[in-house]
Amino acid sequence: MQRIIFIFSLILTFTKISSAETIQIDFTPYDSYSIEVAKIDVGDSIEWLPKNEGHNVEFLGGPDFDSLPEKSDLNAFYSVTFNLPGVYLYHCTPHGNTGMLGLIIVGNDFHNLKNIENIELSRTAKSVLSRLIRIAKSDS
Ligand SMILES: [Cu+2]
Repeated sequence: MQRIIFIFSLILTFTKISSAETIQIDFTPYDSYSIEVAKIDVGDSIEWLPKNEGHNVEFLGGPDFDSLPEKSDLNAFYSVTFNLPGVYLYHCTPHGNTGMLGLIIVGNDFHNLKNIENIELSRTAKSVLSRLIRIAKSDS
């Protein structure tokens, strides 16, 4: 019996690995990300494609503020795999204050939303963030 359970959990593990997905987000010509709210599963990846110049990805918050993904270079391809459930907020370093923000919800988990809402932002960025949170919650 134990053996069967072991084999079954092995199959489950492999199914999970093989179903990990990758979402691609472009830098648009309008100083924004092509997908502003990304909802993904634990273990999924996001790739940012430098389709337009002058942008990057800098994380402002996540479920673990001490181990946020590192800031990407301007005009560079960037990829992150998300293994911790929760809400992540990032922006473009040059255009964050004018609202070039992105929100990622991993595992439909909003436990750290309050921390994300408390991040210091410009007025414009704050209003963009509240719009993105509304979108994230509306289809959860
Ligand atoms: Cu930008």
